[in-house]
Formats: sequence, structure tokens, C-alpha cells
Amino acid sequence: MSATTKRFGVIVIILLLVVSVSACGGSKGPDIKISNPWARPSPKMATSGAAYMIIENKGKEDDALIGAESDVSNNTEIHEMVVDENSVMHMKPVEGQRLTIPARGKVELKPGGYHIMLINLKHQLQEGEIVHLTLKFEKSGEMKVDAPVKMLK
Ligand SMILES: [Cu+2]
Repeated sequence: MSATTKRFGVIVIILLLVVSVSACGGSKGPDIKISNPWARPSPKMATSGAAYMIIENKGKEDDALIGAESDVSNNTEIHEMVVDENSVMHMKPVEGQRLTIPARGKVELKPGGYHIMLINLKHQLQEGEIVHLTLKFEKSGEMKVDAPVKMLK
């Protein structure tokens, strides 16, 4: 084998290594995983409901939840709970409808905290049904989640 062929061979091997490493993926960008989605049953006359879940980012880059849609409500907003100057808890839309999901971190949407507000319900949410949600992330795009309606344990 000539020196040139040998060098060519080495270059090919290096190229193959580079390609296979980048094909493994997961080394760049956010990596969003959603777990334990659920929605609360809505009281009879209620016009809105709420959905919860854990959003985890296993990637090396931040992402952000920037919106949501559901099949049971005409409108959907990202809400948070805040305590005002009179120590009264209120909920309000998250600033700019942008909830950061930090790299290698997680954000839990739960009663008393962040939640997906289902505004102008098309029908009463009853235990056993499934709310179909589409979550929109800044970098990861749209993700579909099925949230069963159940009571908080
Ligand atoms: Cu709310």
C-alpha cells in the first residue's frame, strides 16, 4: 500500500467517525420530554379548565413553551399563580406567553403553579375523557400530548 493510499484511508476513517458521531444526535439543542399530563374535571358551570404536566429538557440548550391548543376549548393560555400584596393568590397569563424550559432542567405544571388554562370550554370536562393538547415550543416545535381528565390524588 502506498503512502498516498494509506493517508487517503486514514482521512476516510476520520470522516466516517465525524459522520457517525453527529448522527448520534442529542449532543446539541433542547430535548423535550413531557410526562404525567392530566387535566382537572371542570365544575358544571365553569367556563374554563386547567391542564398540568411535567416538561423536562434533557438537552444542552434552553427551550420555551410559547403556546398551546386543545380540542376542548376555544382558547388556551399559559398561566401562573402569583400572590398579590394582600397575600391573595391569583392566576395570570405568563409574561409574553413564554415559559422557559432550561437546559438539563424541568418545569412542573401543577395546581397552585404553572398551568395550561383551557378557556371557553366547549363542554364540561369529566373524569375519564382525554384532552388532546398541542404544545408549541420555540425550538422543538409542536408536540401533541393526551391529558386524561382525573381528580388530583
Ligand atoms: Cu389559569
